[in-house]
Amino acid sequence: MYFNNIEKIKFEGVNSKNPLAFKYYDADRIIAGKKMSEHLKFAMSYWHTMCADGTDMFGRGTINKSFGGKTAIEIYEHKVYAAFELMEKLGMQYFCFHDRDIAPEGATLKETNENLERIVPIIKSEMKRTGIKLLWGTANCFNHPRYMCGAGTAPSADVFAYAAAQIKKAIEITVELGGQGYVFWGGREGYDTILNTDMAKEQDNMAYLMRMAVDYGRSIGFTGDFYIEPKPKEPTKHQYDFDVSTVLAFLRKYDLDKDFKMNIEANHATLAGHTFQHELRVARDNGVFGSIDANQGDMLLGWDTDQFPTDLYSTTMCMYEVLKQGGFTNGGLNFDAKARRASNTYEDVFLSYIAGMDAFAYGLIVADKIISDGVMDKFVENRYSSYTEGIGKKIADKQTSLAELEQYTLTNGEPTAESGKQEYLEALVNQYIISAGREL
Ligand code: XUL
Ligand code: CO
Repeated sequence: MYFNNIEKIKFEGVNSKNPLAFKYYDADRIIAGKKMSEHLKFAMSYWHTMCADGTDMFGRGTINKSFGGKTAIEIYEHKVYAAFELMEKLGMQYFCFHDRDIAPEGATLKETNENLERIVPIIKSEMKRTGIKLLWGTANCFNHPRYMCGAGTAPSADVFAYAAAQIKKAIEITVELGGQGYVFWGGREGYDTILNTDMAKEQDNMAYLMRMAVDYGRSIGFTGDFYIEPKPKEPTKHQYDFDVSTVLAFLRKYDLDKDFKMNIEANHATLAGHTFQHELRVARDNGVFGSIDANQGDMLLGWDTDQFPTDLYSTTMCMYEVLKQGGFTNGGLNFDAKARRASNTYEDVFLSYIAGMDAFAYGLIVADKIISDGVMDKFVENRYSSYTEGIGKKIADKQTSLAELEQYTLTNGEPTAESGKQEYLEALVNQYIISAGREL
């Protein structure tokens, strides 16, 4: 036991004063025909929860995450047991990892892979014992100095080859652990100055690496989804996977759009100048909605703060998109989030997850209400109703011409400018958010 002073977190309801209890997340409660736990598919991020120790640009770690281990490999063994204890206590069904989160990097690729081979069976047996599943795996192709100029987009073919070898192994362990997804996030895939960059070559190479990864994954029996996780910047000044639209153009150019879906992260959306909901909607409208990295940024800071999501407005609109999508298939809600540097106890880690899980549970309740009442949907439907008859229907059916539209306008005169009623709709969302609390 690593978290002796913490019991299994229970649902105690909205009036509970117990900080270590869920107020809204009631795993078995049925919403829109499914259990909350099935809608929400919460996942623990191994890197933040088991590895990140609070180190930042200006200071060392504030929390020790060696879990009593002494040697490097021992530390990673302890991390596994601690991770599963934490997930069991929080009632989380899934986790996500980078290869380098679960085992230490050795002096050579062979040694690194041997380290992985020591840890993967331990994870596998803990998964069997608890029933907890792997949502997705990925390769950390951004931390090591060899990747300072990129991995799949490196100017050096040897670096590209190293990344390919690393990704091959990461896909193998994802398959070995029954992972439902495999993520590409291109932290170093981009450039800091175009003066030294052949962007076309870098993107061609990246696409080829992704094609090889898909083909290899399928050849060894991977049936889950491949995802790409957009982010506009940080650590690279200009990342190629800027936002969902940019990634879509890339995937379509290289004929990869049938092979990849999006893993959308809230804080990455806001860094790209979009709302979280905007990115989810672009993915949904284009048939590439996959999975979610649930977190939030700080609007006053210009970087990826990876905070636990507590903004009910954002979780509501996220769950609105998820419900409209018909729910997750292979995807889920991975908390790509960490407790603040000054929240330096394990209890804080539990409190952070409780905060995030409750915020999403509340968002789910509100989103379901918005959808089942139909007021918002009806408003939008009405707003576009002119496309259901007459000249509008002809436009919708693509059965008209510029000449006919000119004639129509000459006869019809000036269109009426209809109000978009933004303030009314914002107040309506507030009303749903507030009244959902009253009904609990
Ligand atoms: C970084 C980030 C990554 C990806 C996986 O901003 O979000 O942790 O989720 O590599
Ligand atoms: Co992420």
